[in-house]
Amino acid sequence: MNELKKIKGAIFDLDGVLVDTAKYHFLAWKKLADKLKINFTEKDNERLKGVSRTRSLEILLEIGGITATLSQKEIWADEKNDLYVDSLKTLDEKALLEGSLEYLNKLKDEGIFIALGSASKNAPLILQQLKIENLFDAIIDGNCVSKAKPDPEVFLKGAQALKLKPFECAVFEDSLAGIEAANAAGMIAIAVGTKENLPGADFYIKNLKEAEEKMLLLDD
Ligand code: B16
Ligand code: MG
Repeated sequence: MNELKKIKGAIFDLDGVLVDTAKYHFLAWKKLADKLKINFTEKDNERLKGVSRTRSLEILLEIGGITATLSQKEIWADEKNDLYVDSLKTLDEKALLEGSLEYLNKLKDEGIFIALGSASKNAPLILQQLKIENLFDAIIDGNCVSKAKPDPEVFLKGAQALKLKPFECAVFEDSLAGIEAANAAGMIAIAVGTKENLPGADFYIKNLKEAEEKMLLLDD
């Protein structure tokens, strides 16, 4: 755990780390899949985690063996997003994953800088609904990047916004694309999940409650 001593910034993925929005993504994709007569399962949905909206649609169409024009793809992506955004209307603090709020507050008290590093273009809306946007020193989301995870851009921009070097940052991620992006950025990768599902991370935790219990990045 010695390498954690030099960490001055924590960069958090949103969906699957701080909040459980994956089920809403799934339901919206499922609705579109049903319309397109694509057999889309929860297992297939795992492949969409951490991946951009455009790439998610491409994966869905690949599963269904469907080819489409760019403009048709845009229509379907918008359709899915409208359904997803609609389901976010009822989202509130209760959707925060176990230990998230407590851990973010403890890091803040400890003087660790906090950034968001999410692929979602809906991140500002979600943070607002969860009432946690004031906890972040920097917010980097799908609106700020040109290259999706596993490209490290989102995390490198996060470190830059915190005025920190990559090696001074730790990333909390629940997707394989995100762990690969954190490694490519030269940051400590903390997987929220198992080694089996997320190989290549430096540490593994079940949720942020465990991070708090283990005093991860917190002085003991
Ligand atoms: P949107 P994260 C990701 O969020 C989701 O895991 C992924 O399933 C979704 O496709 C992506 O955001 C884009 O989301 O359609 O809202 O722009 O895990 O990077 O916080
Ligand atoms: Mg995620």
